[in-house]
Amino acid sequence: MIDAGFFDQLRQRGLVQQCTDDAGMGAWLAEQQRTLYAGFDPTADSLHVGSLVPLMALRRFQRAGHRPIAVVGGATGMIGDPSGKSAERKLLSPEQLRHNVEGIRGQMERLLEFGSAANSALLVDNYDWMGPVSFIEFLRDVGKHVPVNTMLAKESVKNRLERTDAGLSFTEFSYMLLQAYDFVHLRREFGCELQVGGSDQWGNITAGIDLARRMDGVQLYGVTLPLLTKSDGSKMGKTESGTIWLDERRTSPYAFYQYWIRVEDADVSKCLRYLTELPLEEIEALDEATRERAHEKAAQRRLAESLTELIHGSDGLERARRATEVLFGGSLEGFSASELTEIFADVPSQELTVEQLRAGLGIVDAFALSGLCGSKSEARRLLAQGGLYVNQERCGDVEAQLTEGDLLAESFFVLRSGRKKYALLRVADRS
Ligand code: 383
Repeated sequence: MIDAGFFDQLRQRGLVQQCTDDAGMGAWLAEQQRTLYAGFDPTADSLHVGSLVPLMALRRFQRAGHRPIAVVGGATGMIGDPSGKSAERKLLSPEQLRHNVEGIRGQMERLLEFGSAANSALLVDNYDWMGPVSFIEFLRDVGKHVPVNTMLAKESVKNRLERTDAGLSFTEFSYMLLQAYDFVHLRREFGCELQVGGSDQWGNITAGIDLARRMDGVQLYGVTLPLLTKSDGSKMGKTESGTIWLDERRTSPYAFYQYWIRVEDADVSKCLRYLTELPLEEIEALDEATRERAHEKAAQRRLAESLTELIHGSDGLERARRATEVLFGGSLEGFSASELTEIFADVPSQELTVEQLRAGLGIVDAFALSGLCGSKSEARRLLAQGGLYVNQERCGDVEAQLTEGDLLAESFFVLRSGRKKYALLRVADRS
């Protein structure tokens, strides 16, 4: 079943930036099942937050009854898209690319349905059809149809040519021809008639539409989606410590969750609209909550929950939630050393040797050593008031000793004073 109101809903969410047929696109999509595609170059072995908007768009089209194709750019990744890039890029090695293609393939498989239904998704690698084409063949069959004038008029090219410090190699200049030819190929092979991508892809998408008209005499369509930017114009999905990736080995579910929790009030509504599948009514209610009770961060919490679950599953969400609760007094059970290191990344920590520990470390000394208590007498006083905790358990006995058996993940003690003041004691390299 095709959802006839689908394109209007996309627009209402603010997801349509440009469209090759503003007036007719909604009806064209409502008419019958359409095959569409978006491409992703394997510049790393994981996709990141920036790729989520188009990836989720493919998923939305699929849920509305259309058939999505995800193209992994094994060939285009060898060249490097100059769109939106201010400088020439380094070439990746073929081994690196192969490794990256496999990484992102797995991520797409989680977001789209690859079954055997009429609208099941396809995942293809453009190296499969571009690899065997020779340079001479490409220039004769494809290049011959493309006026250099229109290539020079593309934003991605103009930008680079106008900069005196950048330049543009023939290789990157040719990139748009490869993407254009993909569209032609996918139309011939799978009847694909629509390409979607971020707004930086407009030039490449329209290059494909032109090429298909010239080579095959057919009309294809393009829709671009907004890029995910912050209210200050900078890209989303980057922090001081780097990119927010979808792969949990690069960005843990906890770090991923925290990223969304910390999204600015000014940006949260956009994230909910572009990235989640929450109904618009719910998003509008959350917008109101942000306006009236911003400190509660209801929209950020909903955003973090829904995206973490989508990308890391309910297990990942559960771990992220539990990790978040730790700093509010939650249990420490079951976390690995690396998870604990992350949770307590901003907490002061002191090193301890195993010898110190084996020689006997009293609780009062431990709190003084950690810096949480200014002196031993302060530690005794706070302990008597019931305000000190080791590994989230209240300390009752002034004489208690910390032993190796109490270590979390065999390497930490988590000390806490009062409700929120934390410190770590970390045992250095035990062998
Ligand atoms: C390759 C072959 C095609 C069609 C598209 C491509 C990739 C495209 C590209 N896309 C970006 C990338 O891969 O470079 N030439 O990093 C990004 N995309 C998506 C979206 C975005 C774009 O993967 O705007 C952000 O994520 O389109 O920058 O036949």
